[in-house]
Amino acid sequence: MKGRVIEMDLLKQISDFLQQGDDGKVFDLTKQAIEENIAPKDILDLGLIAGMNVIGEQFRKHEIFLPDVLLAARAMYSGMDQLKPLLIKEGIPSAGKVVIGTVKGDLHDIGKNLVGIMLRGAGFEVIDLGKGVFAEQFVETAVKEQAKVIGMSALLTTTTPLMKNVTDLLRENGLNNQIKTIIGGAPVSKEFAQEIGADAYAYDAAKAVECVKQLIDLA
Ligand code: B1M
Repeated sequence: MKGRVIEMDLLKQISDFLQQGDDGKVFDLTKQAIEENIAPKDILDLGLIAGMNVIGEQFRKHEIFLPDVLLAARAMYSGMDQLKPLLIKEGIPSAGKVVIGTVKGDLHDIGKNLVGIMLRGAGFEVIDLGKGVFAEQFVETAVKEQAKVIGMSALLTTTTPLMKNVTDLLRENGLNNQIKTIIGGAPVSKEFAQEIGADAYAYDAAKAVECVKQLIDLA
């Protein structure tokens, strides 16, 4: 019980320093949490993501500004980089290939990177095209690499329509039966996925892994 309280205190400190944009402190505290054997998933969810959620809310209410968000994002990465190898289980045979990216016009890649980490952790081979990815790039890479799933992320309401370009392109080329699509990101939903003909929608990285497993079986 006492141990759990200390653990929660450490995770709260990670969240607080992330909100202050202090990447050095977030790095040190994440390292400490790992050394104290706190589960990497807890460090991620209750420390880093918890802090980033507060930042998002404050940014929405105009209580903080873009440079504050950038500093918080940098702090998030200083923690995430250390967690990455721990979240990726080594030596698991590939469960299938997945091409992921953030769609054209959108620079938000933290959520997409988390999805990549979790997919790798579950044994998938992930080809990460980064951010600002064109529809043709998604499809051409999936064909070339014989990937069975394309995963698209978008965080801006203005960039979500770009996801439809990918599903259209697959259908136009008769590829939609062999290459399945999954979408995610705050402004998209299950209904939107149905509307644009995507095969799945996941609200978070863990759900994305579950969906990709099902899609691989279908493809
Ligand atoms: Co921006 N931004 N941002 N931003 N930013 C949002 C998205 C916004 C909601 C903030 C707000 O107003 N409250 C808002 C969008 C409004 C809208 O369109 N509805 C916004 C805006 C407006 C902008 C700019 C336009 C600001 C400006 O310039 N005036 C600009 C756009 C730049 C561009 O992309 N062209 C901009 C810029 C930036 C930064 C560069 C400063 C930075 C991004 C840094 C980076 O990614 N490297 C940034 C950030 C950090 C945010 C917030 C604060 C946090 C996003 C984040 O990383 N969350 C965000 C507010 C918010 O979301 N609360 C905001 C943490 C991450 C773990 O969550 O990405 O949702 P998320 O991913 C989750 C799920 O969504 C899901 O799983 C993930 C993990 O569980 N998921 C998937 C995501 N992708 C998935 C794919 C899947 C499955 C699940 O399958 C493939």
